[in-house]
Amino acid sequence: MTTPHPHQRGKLIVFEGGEGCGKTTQLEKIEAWLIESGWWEKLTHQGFTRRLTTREPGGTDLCQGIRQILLTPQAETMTSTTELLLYAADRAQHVEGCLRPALEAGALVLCDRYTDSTVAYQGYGRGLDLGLIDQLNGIATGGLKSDLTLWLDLDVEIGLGRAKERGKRDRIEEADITFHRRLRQGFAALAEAEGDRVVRIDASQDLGAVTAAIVAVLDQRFRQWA
Ligand code: T5A
Repeated sequence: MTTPHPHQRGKLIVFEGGEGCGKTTQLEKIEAWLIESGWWEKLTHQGFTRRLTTREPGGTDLCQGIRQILLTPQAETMTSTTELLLYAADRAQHVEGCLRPALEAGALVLCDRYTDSTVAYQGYGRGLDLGLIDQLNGIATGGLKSDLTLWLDLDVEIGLGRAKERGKRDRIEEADITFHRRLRQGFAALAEAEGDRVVRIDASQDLGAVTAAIVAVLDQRFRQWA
């Protein structure tokens, strides 16, 4: 069990989901909506100092190198443990070098993937021990949890189809379909266990409807945080 960092003033909102679920597209739409809706102005009056958009893996210069190793298909098969430790290393660097300083300075952070991806992909997908993953997430983050995770839930075949259309597949996308089905169950289990922190969004709708569903959740959350 992790506890929030005592000096955290900002908020961490994470976009999660399986392959091709549309979270990167939605994150960009939400950045624009924050300004257009007037919410960002209101949030600055409440003490938020700046906005930051970032991602895992690859959120800092050093993390870019780790991302490259993680996602590039290679002749030598990467073991699941190596994969887990590389995501943890990426996260440790990202939290200390980027997320924690930003949050302590009062930022509203939008992050493309975070700890819930490790539970879903390495835990449910690869079948690694969930207790070990919790421990490792705790070490890598020093207890920094998302304030809100938006899980964009989409049928696995549709998501992989979208990802395929977009171009060359990375090392993780190449895994077999049952892996992707298991990780979807992982996100479902997280939403079930931590319903206030992990909120399911139906990502099978058209772009505008998905954005509207996310906006409804954020509207409500921002009011709670005020
Ligand atoms: N990973 C990550 C782990 O295994 N463990 C971990 O701990 C972490 C942090 C990261 C990989 O690493 C794994 C997960 C990933 O496999 P990545 O390159 O960051 O790799 O890739 P993804 O996170 O999968 O993100 P992508 O940017 O590739 O895909 P998105 O964000 O799911 O989708 P997006 O927005 O790019 O959209 C995909 C396509 O669908 C279309 C878009 O236009 C785009 O072409 N689209 C829609 N089409 C129809 N209707 C909609 N509603 C649509 N929304 C989007």
